[in-house]
Amino acid sequence: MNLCSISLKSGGEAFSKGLLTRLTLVILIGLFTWAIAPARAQVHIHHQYLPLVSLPASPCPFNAMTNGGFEQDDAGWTLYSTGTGYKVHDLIGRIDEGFSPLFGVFAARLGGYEGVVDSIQQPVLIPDQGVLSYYWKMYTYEEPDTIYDTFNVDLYNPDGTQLAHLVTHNNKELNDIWVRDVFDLSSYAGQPVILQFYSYNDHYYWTMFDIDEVRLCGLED
Ligand SMILES: [Ca+2]
Repeated sequence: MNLCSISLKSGGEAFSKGLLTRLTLVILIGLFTWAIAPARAQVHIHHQYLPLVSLPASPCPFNAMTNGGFEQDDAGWTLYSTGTGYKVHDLIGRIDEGFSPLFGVFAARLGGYEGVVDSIQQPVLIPDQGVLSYYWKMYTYEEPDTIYDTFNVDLYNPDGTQLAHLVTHNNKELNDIWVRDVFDLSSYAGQPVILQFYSYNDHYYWTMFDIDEVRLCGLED
């Protein structure tokens, strides 16, 4: 997604306070992008995508994820971090521990420490017609013009080999805005995989990647 030219700061807390606020934000982003579209078309911007910001209102009669909203804290997830000393930190936690959920009280947060790699993983069986979705929010102190810190979502086979790289986000994207990613995984139906969210922070200035409401919706066997 090429969202780097749009600098839109909004308090994360305010954003999570209601549907009205979210809808207003989507409208404002849409108007802003529409207003500057002619100017951008002349300076070589080929693709622009608005962030899809919405409530997970779509039905999900069968969700293959365990604790995808993190409301049972670490249950179902394997956590990994290279942080040592003062950089030791939890990856899943509550609002009153400094986490920033979009829904409920718990969320995951990767990154936020210079020179540290974080990941959370969960083994899951891809259901028929499986669609993976989650919300993520980046918050950074990096300069907005260069990619320094990244957030990857991947599928691994049970033997540890990579099955699919789904997306890489980075510190150049919209700051402090929840965005929903959606992936059609139906071609992997029936396969046991390990879903991994992974963040890399370089050694200067940090970027955090919050995650909430991970769903792998499909048909139950
Ligand atoms: Ca949550």
